[in-house]
Amino acid sequence: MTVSVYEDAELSRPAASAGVHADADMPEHGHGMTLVPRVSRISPGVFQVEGMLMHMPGAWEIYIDVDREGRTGRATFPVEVP
Ligand SMILES: [Cu+2]
Repeated sequence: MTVSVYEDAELSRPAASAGVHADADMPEHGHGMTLVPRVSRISPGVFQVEGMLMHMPGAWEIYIDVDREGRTGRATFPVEVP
């Protein structure tokens, strides 16, 4: 998957100094993925994430942690895997 991080709500200024970490869990089952995803920066504020293997059906949450200027913020995306 591709993750883009912006400085502003209008999505006009890519967050060039940001770093990204990606993960996913099944909160109802208390486990995560069996692989550690690899993140590579492909342009300022844009990241390619590989290895997001959600290995069983059900309710997952994808976590995108954004590191910037010594602070980390998390975006959580619920995903239902059929
Ligand atoms: Cu599970």
